[in-house]
Amino acid sequence: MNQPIRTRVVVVGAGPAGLLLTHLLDRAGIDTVLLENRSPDYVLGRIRAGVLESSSVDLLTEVGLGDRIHAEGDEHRGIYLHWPGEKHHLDFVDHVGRSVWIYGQTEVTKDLMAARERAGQQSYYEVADVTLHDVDTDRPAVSFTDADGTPRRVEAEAVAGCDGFHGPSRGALPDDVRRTWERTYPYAWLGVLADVAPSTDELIYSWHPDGFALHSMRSATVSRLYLQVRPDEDLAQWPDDRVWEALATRLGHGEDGWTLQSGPITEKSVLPMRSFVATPMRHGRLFLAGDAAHIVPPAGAKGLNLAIADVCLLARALTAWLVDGSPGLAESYSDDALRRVWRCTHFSWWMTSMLHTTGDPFDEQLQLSQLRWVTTSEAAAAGLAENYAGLPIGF
Ligand code: RFL
Ligand code: PHB
Repeated sequence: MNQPIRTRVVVVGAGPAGLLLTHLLDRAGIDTVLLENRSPDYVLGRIRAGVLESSSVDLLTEVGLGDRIHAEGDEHRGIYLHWPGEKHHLDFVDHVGRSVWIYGQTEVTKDLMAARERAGQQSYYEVADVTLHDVDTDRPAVSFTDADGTPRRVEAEAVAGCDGFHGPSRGALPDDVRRTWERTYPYAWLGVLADVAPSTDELIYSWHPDGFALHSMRSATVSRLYLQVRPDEDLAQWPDDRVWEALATRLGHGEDGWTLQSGPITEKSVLPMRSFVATPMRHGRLFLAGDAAHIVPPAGAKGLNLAIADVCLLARALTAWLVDGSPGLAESYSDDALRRVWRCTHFSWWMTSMLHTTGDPFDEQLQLSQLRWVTTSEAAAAGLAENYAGLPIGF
């Protein structure tokens, strides 16, 4: 084992939560070491979220990471809600004065990795055997094996567990401290990325008796589309023609002259769906953020935005504590973050329940009634808009 590496905060996981946290701490003059078990190319190649709330864009802009979002992203005023024979635009700007931005998580990650590179701080990719030690003492540490096979140890004043749902950080909370809440759903999404211009100016969320469908996008030439499928769905049963046919049916091809353009599919995968919250998000000197602490189903477009909101609160808390000597925000971090986490958990569950068919005719009538309500009642539409466009980070 080499000499221990000393730093102020060791950050486990180089997803959006971990990378953004290191950037915010760097701006506050706090040194960090970043540990990631995958390669930079693997992290950059993952196709995930596509929608940024206005508060996420505001934060990224404020910390010098907004240039490409504003140049290459696409600002959307709202979304379409569609079900057979009906299509309604819900305008968030009219309802709550806030928009959302289409800017893929891969692009956010690229910007954050470039910022990390510029900061010149230590990052270790392709590490193994990451283990957290002594998080309930004032000398926490993380041991790991680096990409060359050398065992190493980082000693710090705090550990940030930003290592996603499958990382080791959450497990470092003692069993008698950690509490979890979970819901799994009896469906999944089949997601495709296609080289075709989007057939819509803003996202279409579509209810259909065959199952939910979503038309999203990544750019003027790349579309991202999803179909509700069974959790154990076999991708081999979904050749491209079948995917496009199902999308056309569910999204309303031919209704009021609207057509869905198809094109070459470049990626296809099945995404399982769950709601999950682990508390507390802080134990001793370990702080959890993003998917390490919570997972939402994607229909509310919240996963990435929640990760950003968590680390914004966490960076403020760690800065107040490590720079100004005020531990108050670090002590309240878990409660402060969880208020927003539970709001987004509820909203994501609510959107999911409204849009995914279950095969139960009673559920179907409730869903259609709810869709009519959110598209005709000002109050209901404003509620959806407020949650989708995003609550303020300090909510
Ligand atoms: P991430 O992005 O999972 O990053 C965690 C990082 O930790 C690394 N890691 C480790 N590092 C060191 N040692 C270990 N032992 C480690 N174990 C894991 C991982 O390699 C990874 O780099 O979590 P973070 O930063 O909290 O960010 C959260 C968001 O990524 C996530 O909420 C969203 O992407 C969720 N999500 C989606 N959200 C949306 O809003 N819209 C979407 O369309 C959407 N699609 C998705 C998604 C999540 C997916 N996953 C996780 C299965 C599609 C997928 C496939
Ligand atoms: C996406 O573009 O991947 C996306 C957009 C909205 C969602 C989920 C995923 O609700």
